[in-house]
Amino acid sequence: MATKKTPAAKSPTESGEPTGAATKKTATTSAKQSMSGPAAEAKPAQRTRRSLLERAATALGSGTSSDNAAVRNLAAADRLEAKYDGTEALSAGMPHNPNKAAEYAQAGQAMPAPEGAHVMPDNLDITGSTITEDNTSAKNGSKADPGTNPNNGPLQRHRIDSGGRAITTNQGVPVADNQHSLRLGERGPTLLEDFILREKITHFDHERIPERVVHARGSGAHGYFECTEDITALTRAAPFAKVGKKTPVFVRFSTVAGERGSADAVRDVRGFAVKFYTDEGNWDLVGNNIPVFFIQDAMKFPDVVHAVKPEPHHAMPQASSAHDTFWDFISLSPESAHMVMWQMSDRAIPRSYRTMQGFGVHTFRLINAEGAATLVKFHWTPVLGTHSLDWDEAVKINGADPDFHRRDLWEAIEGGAFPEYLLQIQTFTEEQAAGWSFDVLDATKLVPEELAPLRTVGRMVLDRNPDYFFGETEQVAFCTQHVVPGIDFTNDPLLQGRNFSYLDTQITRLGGPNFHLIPINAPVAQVHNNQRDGFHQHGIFRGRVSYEPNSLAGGCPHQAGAASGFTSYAERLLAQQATAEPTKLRAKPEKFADHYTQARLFYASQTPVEQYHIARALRFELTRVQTPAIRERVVAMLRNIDENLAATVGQDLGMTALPDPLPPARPPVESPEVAVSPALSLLARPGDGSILARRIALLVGDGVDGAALEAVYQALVQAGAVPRYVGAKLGSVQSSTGDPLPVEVTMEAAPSVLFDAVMLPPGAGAAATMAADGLAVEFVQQQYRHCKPLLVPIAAATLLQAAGVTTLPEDGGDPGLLFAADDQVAGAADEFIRRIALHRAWQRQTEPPMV
Ligand code: HDE
Repeated sequence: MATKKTPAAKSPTESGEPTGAATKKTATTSAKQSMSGPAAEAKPAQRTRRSLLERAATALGSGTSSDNAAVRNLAAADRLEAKYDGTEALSAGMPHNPNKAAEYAQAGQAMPAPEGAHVMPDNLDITGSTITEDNTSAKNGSKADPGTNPNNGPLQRHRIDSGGRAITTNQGVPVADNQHSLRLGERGPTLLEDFILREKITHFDHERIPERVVHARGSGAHGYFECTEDITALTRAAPFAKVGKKTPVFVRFSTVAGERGSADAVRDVRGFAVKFYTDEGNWDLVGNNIPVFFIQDAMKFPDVVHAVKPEPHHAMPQASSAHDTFWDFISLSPESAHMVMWQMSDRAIPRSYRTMQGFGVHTFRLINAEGAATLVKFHWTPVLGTHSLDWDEAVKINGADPDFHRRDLWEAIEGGAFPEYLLQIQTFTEEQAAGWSFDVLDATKLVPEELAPLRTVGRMVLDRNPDYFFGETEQVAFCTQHVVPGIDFTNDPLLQGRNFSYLDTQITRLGGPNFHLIPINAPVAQVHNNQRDGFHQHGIFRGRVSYEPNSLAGGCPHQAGAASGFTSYAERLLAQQATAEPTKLRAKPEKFADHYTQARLFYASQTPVEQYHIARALRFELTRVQTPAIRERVVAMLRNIDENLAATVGQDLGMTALPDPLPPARPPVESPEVAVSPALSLLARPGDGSILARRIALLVGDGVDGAALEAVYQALVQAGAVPRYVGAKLGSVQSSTGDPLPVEVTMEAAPSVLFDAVMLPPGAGAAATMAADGLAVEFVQQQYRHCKPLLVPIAAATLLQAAGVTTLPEDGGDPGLLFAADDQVAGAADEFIRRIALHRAWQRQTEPPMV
């Protein structure tokens, strides 16, 4: 870390040579002189002090490491004298606070913050806590590096490896016996004296910390962000300083409603929180995989969360919105209509964290070096495309593997299939926004891409799994108010409330105000300020100054000033207000009252199968609702979105007549800017055609064509997928040539829902055996029901029939069903891979399902 040696304490408020120049000269000369040795002839007043210093040095017994006490005392006295003289000179060099005047507006104009006056004395003793700091030991180490906070170094200084080490207590005492407590005789009582037992159990008793109030269940990964387009004209934010610049990131994906141990594949919004460790401090973009939110004002957040969480009397249901209190709140809060459409869509059951979008949700501001602002929305777009699960599949996954998304992320990274997302922005001006029929400060609205197209500005690659879940993924503390110069907020009332909430919640969750010191939260940018103490303080601060302004530490740490520090955008509020003068009030702007136009837009932009899934999801959720009046109210709300949807859901719920539509707070916009936006369909982003880390089952039994299986297996591996030979029992099966083929996993341990596609066994004998095995039949049935690609060697058609797939689409229009002649199975691998990349053959879906 380079120490800034400021030639002079300076203040832009003062013209010409800054007054601080004198400060610096005095301090430096004095310190240098003092450093050069005792003054040849001390004046009487100095002599008096000198004897005091000698006594002080005797009491301190230090100042040099000489064995000779007299030498030591003399040297210490010299140093102390130099320190005191230098301190006096340093302090005297700041006869007044040169920046004070700049704190006040002048001629009606606020002044830009100046850089704080500061100097760095040559004699570092002056700013030290003690002159004994040179006395090193195995514990003390050496003294602080000037201007350096080592807490902001790379994480390796915290990584612990115990290879070859013996167990110790937390005090480092080797533990001879980790099997027994200390007892009075083999059958006697345990002794209170056993400090080793007590320490171990006490620590264990306190292992748990409170889980997050929301987003308790999550999975994290390290990676980097790379700037790919020059947007310095729009923002001075550090990650965008230069094309090609890489910024380390930590990402945490999460569900919202469930507790820490809940299942992954539930119907829920997903958190998509990114911490950028920039060289100008941490920037947290704490987003979701849905671009809008349920509510418009932070005041309603505890209400919506209480409504969706398990009901307080019996703590059910876990991680599900399918219950009375949620729909009661929603149907009485129709501003949630738009978000609810997204939540009932397949967006809420993503196939993987690798295949979902992320959104900053709120409108933010980009600020450039000149201080000019542009409104912005942030989007993360997965390179693999957006893909989701089928609801029936998701329900079963939660039983088969509650860690489905966590495992998928971990295995993909561990296997080298690094998840990648583009960072895209929508930018627009205040004037454009003012002309739109919706308010960009309303988090229940999105900006259609037709109005502000996406522009790719960077990419994020997740290339390292955490070492320690608790230390990293659990303790990471995202805060929306963590922004850096170049990024600023808007007055979205939800965002403003979040800016309070996140720091506040960490204080309880992480046990005090020093959570920024936890390694995963510490910035890579240097942290220097005068905040002190608090629970779990790790820092050992040098010197006696913990305030600003100061003269005793040369003014340090000093304020950065407007030129390099964070400055809030000077928003001209009056121009946007309906009334000339804003008054204190509790209210929402008029445009916020339109609750249905964008809910309609979303629904109208979905493909038929997506619309069907929304209706099905609503049916499921409302069937679980026990209070008919609530069901009716939801259907009444749906009538304002789409009459067909309302009619379908009403019918499916057994309603004989539809309730009247809910009275809208304001009639929907008559001719909205955009009525259909194809980009809102999940299917609009099929991805780059790769099948990285997709899991493919190759069903095997005795008599299979081993060569064909091996060829398909290798082709899948080459394509980056994860194929598995799946059989009835572990061990191996005999291929038709007599060679054994390993069974890697069983249908019992890894049922159908855990695979993205299946290859049926190439061999009539194996297929016949499996056709008589309920588990195998169910495996194929579910692959078919969940619209997954099936590679069917003709010899295995019996198994397909046994699974109930008896009628095939007349026009053969099922891209997920690939038949291969028995002697051409190996050659079908490439086509199979292409079909897998299509993800699902939703065309196959019927109601009720065929199998
Ligand atoms: Fe959060 N939210 N939130 N939220 N949120 C939290 O912070 C809150 C909102 C989001 O992986 C909490 O550290 C309020 C919108 C994510 O650690 C808490 C409001 C969006 C995460 C909190 C919102 C989010 C959180 C709980 C309404 C999408 C997980 C624990 C004003 C843009 C971050 C914590 C992680 C977590 C408050 C609304 C996303 C209580 C008051 C909108 C991804 O502070």
